[in-house]
Amino acid sequence: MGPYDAREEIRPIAILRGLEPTGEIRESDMNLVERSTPKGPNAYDVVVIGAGFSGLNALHVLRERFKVRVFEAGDGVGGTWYWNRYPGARCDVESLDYCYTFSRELYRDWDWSERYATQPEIERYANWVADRLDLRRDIQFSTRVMSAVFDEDANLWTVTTDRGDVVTARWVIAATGCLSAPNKPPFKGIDSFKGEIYQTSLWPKEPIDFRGKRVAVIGTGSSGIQAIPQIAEQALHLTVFQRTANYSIPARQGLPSPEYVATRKDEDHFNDWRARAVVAPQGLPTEPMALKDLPPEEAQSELERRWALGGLSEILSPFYLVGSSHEENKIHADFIRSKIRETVKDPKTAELLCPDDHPYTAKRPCVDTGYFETFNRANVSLVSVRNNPVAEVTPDSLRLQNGEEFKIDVLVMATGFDAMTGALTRMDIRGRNGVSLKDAWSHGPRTYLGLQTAGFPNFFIFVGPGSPSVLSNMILGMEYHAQYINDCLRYLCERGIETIEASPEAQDAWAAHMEECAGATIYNDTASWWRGANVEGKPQGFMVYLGGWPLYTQKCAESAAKGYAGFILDGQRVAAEPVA
Ligand code: NA7
Repeated sequence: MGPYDAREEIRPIAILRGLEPTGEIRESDMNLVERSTPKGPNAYDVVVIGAGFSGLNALHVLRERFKVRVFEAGDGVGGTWYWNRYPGARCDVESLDYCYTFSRELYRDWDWSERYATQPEIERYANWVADRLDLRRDIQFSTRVMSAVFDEDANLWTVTTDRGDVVTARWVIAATGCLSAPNKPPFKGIDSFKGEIYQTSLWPKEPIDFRGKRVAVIGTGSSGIQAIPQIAEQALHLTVFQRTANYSIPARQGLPSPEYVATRKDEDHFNDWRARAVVAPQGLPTEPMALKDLPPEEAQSELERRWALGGLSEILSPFYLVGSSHEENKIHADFIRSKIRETVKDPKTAELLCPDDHPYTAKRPCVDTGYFETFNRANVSLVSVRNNPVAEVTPDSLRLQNGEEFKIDVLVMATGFDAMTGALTRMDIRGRNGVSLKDAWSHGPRTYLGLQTAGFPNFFIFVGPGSPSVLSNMILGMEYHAQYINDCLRYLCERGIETIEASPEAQDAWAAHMEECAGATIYNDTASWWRGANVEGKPQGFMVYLGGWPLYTQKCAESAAKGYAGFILDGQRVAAEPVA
């Protein structure tokens, strides 16, 4: 492993397409930055909130030109992969697809030990990257940003933290993650519980001993589905409380073969993959197929073949109609239900585990290791809370609406996140006229290109609402945003422009385009966290851009090429029409 060489860095593909908005930065550009930035130890060009994968990437890219400070609530890097250390936590995107690609050196020099990396390995990787790129010196750990307030006279943000820091910044970047604000359903009596209580997304660093204990897990999303088999191995008895049955695919965990790894790391292959990954961000593109057009036996044997290979990319990538055709979707859904019935011995439990209220992939599908098999264990039982919800937590039990009571020692909440917006609206972010982001988004998040929200100048969001975000390869999305924002700031500096903000019209046009894209899918009718449906009182609406990654990057690049069409620069609307 040699020293890190920034010259090997690679720019995101859409920018390589020749849509760069500006030429080479001139010597004088730094002067513009310096002139516009107040001096002093507490004054920065850029404050980045969060040292997860987005924040690390943003810091690395922006630091070359700007004075950057990162605030991170945890005491280490990794973000979502720092906090979600529950037993069984793994990424369900394959390791070689879920790591930084902006540098082939980084890609080449880290060796993943398994097909799907565990949380500890991903956290180690984040630490390795932070050390390799010498990022820690600009990160302040164990510090939570409490507020960011825009001063319209000075065109500066003032950022405050829970440690008493008060700093100013020209630009603020929210690299706060999509799955970082835990959803804690307000169960009546929960504070009276005398046993142990854990939230999967706030798991303690010390291992938890479930031996000899009666454990309840509430929630059967990806986190629950990963944790349940592991907890079941230790617990005296585990009761799983399921509101919605979920589709899950076997991971078929294993070691990537040395030949496969060598191919992926080969320079030509790497470059080729990176170019194609933009088109099919959830895995290497394969020939698109529609099972509905095949004779049923052929469709069945294709699904069997892919089930044996396991993993989301095997099951999903080639079947482009799954998300838009109910007919195609049903073939997949029926197949998965048949696998559940085949695996789970007790027919009543099997039926309860079969998803019957939403199409496959309309909620985030899961990838598991032995999830359905776990329900064949004598120490595991399944309770549906769909029509009989948890009514109360008592000092030693869970009580359902019908009065049924379950005595427990440990309560595990695998109840998900106030996703996409929670981390942002839980901070006090105030833009023009003192308006808070929480109020601006009271009817749901509104952005232009997912990058900015009207009324909040110089405030950027990484992989957030309005971008392909969680429905694309997150790492590629982050890399794209890091480079895009860096180019944008360079553009502003070159021209001495102090503020950039989304125009309200562009934001409306983007919202209409988002709706149109969501309307072309089967996702809009299901109560998913993508729609904000999992959190009581949260406004409903599809928060992820569903036009696909290629279209998204094309639109971002088009806006940039037109001098940031759709944005307002120093109070002047860019002449070109917004891109939407
Ligand atoms: P998810 O996928 O949001 O899952 C949360 C689970 O908790 C889900 O089964 C919910 O049921 C359930 N839940 C939430 N609130 C309640 C209440 N009040 N009562 C009973 N059950 C409840 O979060 P995860 O952490 O598992 O996964 C998040 C993402 O991480 C995942 O999608 C991947 O992208 C990786 P519901 O389905 O809402 O009926």
